[in-house]
Amino acid sequence: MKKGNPPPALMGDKPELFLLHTCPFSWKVKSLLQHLGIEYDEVQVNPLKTKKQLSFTNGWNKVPVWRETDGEVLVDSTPMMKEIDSRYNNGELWMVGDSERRDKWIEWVDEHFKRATIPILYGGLVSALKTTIRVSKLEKFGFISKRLYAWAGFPIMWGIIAKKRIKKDGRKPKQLWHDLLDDWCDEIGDKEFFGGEAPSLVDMAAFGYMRSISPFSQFSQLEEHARGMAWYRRVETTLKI
Ligand SMILES: N[C@@H](CCC(=O)N[C@@H](CS)C(=O)NCC(=O)O)C(=O)O
Repeated sequence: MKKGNPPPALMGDKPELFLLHTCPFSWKVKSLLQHLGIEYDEVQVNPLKTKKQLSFTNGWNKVPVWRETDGEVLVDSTPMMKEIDSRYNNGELWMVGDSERRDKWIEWVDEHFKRATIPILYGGLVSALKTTIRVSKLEKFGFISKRLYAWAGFPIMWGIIAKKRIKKDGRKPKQLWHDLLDDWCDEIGDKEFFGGEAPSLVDMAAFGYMRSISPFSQFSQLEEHARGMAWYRRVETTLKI
């Protein structure tokens, strides 16, 4: 077998989640699986080889990907979460509360939390370099591409992608997160979770985005938001695996 990642073509005896360790969408699904206590195998793909390693998805080529033991494939994190909840949990995390509110807020979370992730990780020169070095350590790159990514990745992420997003929004990345967490916590009100007494699928999605920042030092900027963090820790305590 070639050095590096094993070919993920063979199916195991558990469902599999193909992911990148630093991908927010992957963390959404992983958090849901851990909350429901579903047993699965994790396959960490090489970020530069997604096309090859995910060739069984017929051209989707993005993570996360969920593969059932019979080979059936689910893609796209939010529809994937709904489907997993429906198959393994009778849809109880999604079919909760007012559906209009739920549909509005899952869209809000996906739209806003997604956009805020890159600026906080790559918004400054030093933080962008720190992030790419950390990503190169956390992800399963090959020997050369690990080093190449750590140094060549950051000018792209910082200079091109993050700068553009920050300019468009106009706020500092930390301010943007704190504003979003204000809106999110205001919506939760005096309840424990968006879902009320227990987290719903919308909580799990929002939690997953935030959690994807947790391996990085910039997470401390989110930790300064007391209400947001109190909710985050409450969701965290519901994870079973
Ligand atoms: N809408 C998709 C987005 C997935 C996505 O963009 N994943 C990124 C990693 S965070 C990816 O795999 N990018 C590789 C590519 O676009 O080629 C979802 O929610 O699952």
